[in-house]
Amino acid sequence: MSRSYSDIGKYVRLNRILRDGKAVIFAFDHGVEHGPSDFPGEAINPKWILKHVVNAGIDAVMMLPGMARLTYDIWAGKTSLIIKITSKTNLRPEEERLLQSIFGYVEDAVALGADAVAATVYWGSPYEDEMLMQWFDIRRSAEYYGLPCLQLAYPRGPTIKNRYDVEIVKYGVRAAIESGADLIKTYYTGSTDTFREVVKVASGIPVLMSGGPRRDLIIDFLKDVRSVMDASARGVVVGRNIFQSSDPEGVARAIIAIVHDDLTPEEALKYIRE
Ligand code: FBP
Repeated sequence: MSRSYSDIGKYVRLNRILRDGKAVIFAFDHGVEHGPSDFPGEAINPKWILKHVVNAGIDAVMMLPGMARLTYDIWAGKTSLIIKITSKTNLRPEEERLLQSIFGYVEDAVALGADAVAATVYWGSPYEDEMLMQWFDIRRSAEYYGLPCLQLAYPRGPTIKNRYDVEIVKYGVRAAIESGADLIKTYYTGSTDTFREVVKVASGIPVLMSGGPRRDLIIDFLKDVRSVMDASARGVVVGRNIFQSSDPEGVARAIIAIVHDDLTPEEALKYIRE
């Protein structure tokens, strides 16, 4: 059966990101979601931090369209690009932080040379309906251009007591696959066994762990990475545990070594300067 141009485009782009079926993606959309205070010291300079992760050999960088325009000279031709086209600030009233807004268009991602587009859906939010309309608009255009859609499938809302609970994460992942996600980024559920259940729910759609706040001890984060890979995750999407480290390049190398070369967390520590 012959496949459409778009099907092939999606296949080509997915394979650029998941070069051996797995990927380490650098999340770099925090400037809007958390503000500049998230970036300590030199990390306030986006080019400085991107240079380090590109040097480390990261598989893709995920950022908003304006940041891609500012920094293209650093990453172009060296790594894959995922353009995130929803966001929100924490300057909003508390009750509206359960909504992300459109922060660009699929056409912007295409114009920038992206390999995928990303959007957040807060499953369980009072704004779920609005976010789903955004998601399906994004998906429709992305489908036309042959761009894979990464969904940040984040259960979050008044009925959700613990967003890391395995049943809640599984529900978000099930909703993500039913809404047509090509890649899913979601929360770590705290153990290999529970994350294995999450991966199973995804039914073959690649699941990547969302990094979360910086751990006090990097070995603890590396153990989480090992744990999800042992659960058949297809990689990780990490921001703060890399850019808030005093050795971002070393941490990125260590994560890459676990994901792609199957190292243990203890072995991977050798990449990180004390
Ligand atoms: P981290 O690895 O730093 O957790 O990045 C993942 C991410 O989803 C970012 O893409 C996003 O900006 C941030 O976390 C949102 O964090 P939160 O909504 O928990 O404040």
